[in-house]
This record gives sequence, C-alpha cells and structure tokens, in this order.
Amino acid sequence: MTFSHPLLKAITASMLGLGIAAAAQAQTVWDMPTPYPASNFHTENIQQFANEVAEATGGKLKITVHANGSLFKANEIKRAVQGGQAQIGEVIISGLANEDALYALDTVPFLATGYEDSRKLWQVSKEAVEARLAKNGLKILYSVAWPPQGLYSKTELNTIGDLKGMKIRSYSPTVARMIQLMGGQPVTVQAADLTQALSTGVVSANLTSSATGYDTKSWEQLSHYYDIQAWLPKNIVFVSQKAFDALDQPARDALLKAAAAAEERGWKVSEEKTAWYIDQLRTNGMKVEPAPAALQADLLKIGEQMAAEWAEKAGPDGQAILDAYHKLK
Ligand code: PCA
Repeated sequence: MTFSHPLLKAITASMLGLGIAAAAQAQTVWDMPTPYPASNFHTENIQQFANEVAEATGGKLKITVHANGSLFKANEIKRAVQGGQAQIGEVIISGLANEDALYALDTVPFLATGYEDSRKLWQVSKEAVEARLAKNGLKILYSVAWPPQGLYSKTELNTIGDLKGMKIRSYSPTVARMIQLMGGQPVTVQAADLTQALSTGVVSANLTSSATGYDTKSWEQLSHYYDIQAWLPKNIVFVSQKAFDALDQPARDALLKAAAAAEERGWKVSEEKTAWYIDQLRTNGMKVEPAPAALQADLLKIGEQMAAEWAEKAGPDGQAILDAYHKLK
C-alpha cells in the first residue's frame, strides 16, 4: 500500500509523531541543580557524567544540569532534592555543617592539606556521611575535592593582626568560625554571588581555592593570594533514593558506573589543575606567595583549636573517625 493521497500522508505522519512521543515518554528526565559556574571543573565533570549516563542508557535517563545556582541556590539544593523538586544535585559537604558536625570534618584547618591525605580523610568518613544523608532519603553518588584553600586579600598581610576587623567572605559555618578566630568579620557569600560581593566592597578578603579565584577572576578585585593550604573541601553529587529506586536496573547500573568514573576523573583533574590555576592568578597580576611565617604559625594554632572544637562537637563517633584517619596517615 502506498500513501499517495495527501490526507493519508498527513495521517501517517501524525501516527509517526505519536510513536516518537510515546518513546519520549519512556525517558526519565532529572533536574540537577549545582552551585558553581558551568566552566568550573566540578561542573564540567558533572556535565560529562550526565552525557555518559545519557549515552549508556540510550537516552532513557537524561540529567539536565542547572549550574551556578540557577535553579536552586547553593544552600537550597539539598532540601530541593529531599523534597522532590529536583532529583539529583551537588553541594559542598561543609555547607551542611549546621546540621551535623560530621559535615565539617573536611574543613577542619590543616587536618588534611594535600590530595593524598584528603583521600584518606574521605575513606574514613565516607560511610558516616552516607549514613547521615541516607536518613534524609539521599544517596551519595560520588565526591570530589576542591584544590587546597588559600587566603585572598586586597592588602598585603604580614601578621594575623592585619586581618583584624576585615570583612572576609565565608562559604560555610567552619570557614566563618576560622575567620572569627582570625579576628575578621565573616560574611557568608555563595560562589555565584562572589564577584558582585567583591566588586561592591562587601568583603575585602576571601578563603577559597585557586580554582574559585580563577573562576571569579579574583585578580580584578584582590591583589594577594597566600597559598596557606588550609584544607580541601569536598563536593558531593547525590540523588534522591526514591528517584534512584524508580529507575530500572540497567539505568541504575549506568548511573553508578558513570559516577565511579566521574569520581576518579574529578580528583585527578582537581589535583592536576591546581598548579595551573595558581599560575593563572599570577599571570593575571596577583602576588602569589606562601603566608609569612608568623601568620602561618598563628593560622596553624587556630587550626589546632578548631580541631579540638570539632572533636568535642562530633563526640565519640567523630573521635573514632579521627583515630582511623591518624592510623592511615
Ligand atoms: N570554592 C568554593 C568552595 C570551595 C572552593 O574552593 C567556593 O569558594 O564557594
């Protein structure tokens, strides 16, 4: 039979269209809010993860990444996934520290200052973090560390006294605590709002990585980068357990496989790009140096105090994790 009549042709075409629509309905689409810009290495890694999931499932599971706090702001993302307004998301673990001291572990200053130690710290704390999030119906897919955190300033710093009263940008409760102990005034600003906060003079210093300094073109507002290597905070990519359970087995497998690959790739890129990021700060005119010895010594002391504070807050569970970490080191 041929469809030469125009009407028949139209009917056939619309039936084909219906077929395509039915296939599209079999597709699961997940919204993925993330806090950092599209060009950030975490976000690029997430986009690749999403592409791999789409490919491995033959387009059946599509993850739409909404970067830079565009769908939900950094501090709303966990709740959005918990509440089912999004299915998958990314947060920085230490951003959750008001919920549980455990989440602050990777921002205890100078506890783990390089990639190797940071991996060990994750190794000993992962299960506990997973268990906390599971109570909220959330499942961790993978975690990746940021480069070591440094101190950015508009002015030269020689001693801790130079920070007195300075408005310093913070991204988590532990960072705020450190700033307080440094004599500064912490101001919470999410990464997506950082450039504006710096250019309007809301803050004149910042504690973050070379990566975020590069992402936000910190050299336009800040002149000094002190490479104090205070800690390597980690992001997690997590999914609603309910959304995960609703997938068929091949899609679950594809998701977990892509997540494992993203974790490995993410840590590698983070470590490999650190020197490049620092170089970019320098090339763009920032003065990049280690902190003067007196300042670094005072920062280390603050780190010791914060480690003690953390251990007290985190109780015996926290102490057990710390013990396991020191044994591994
Ligand atoms: N960049 C993020 C978190 C840690 C980092 O290196 C930020 O500054 O918000």
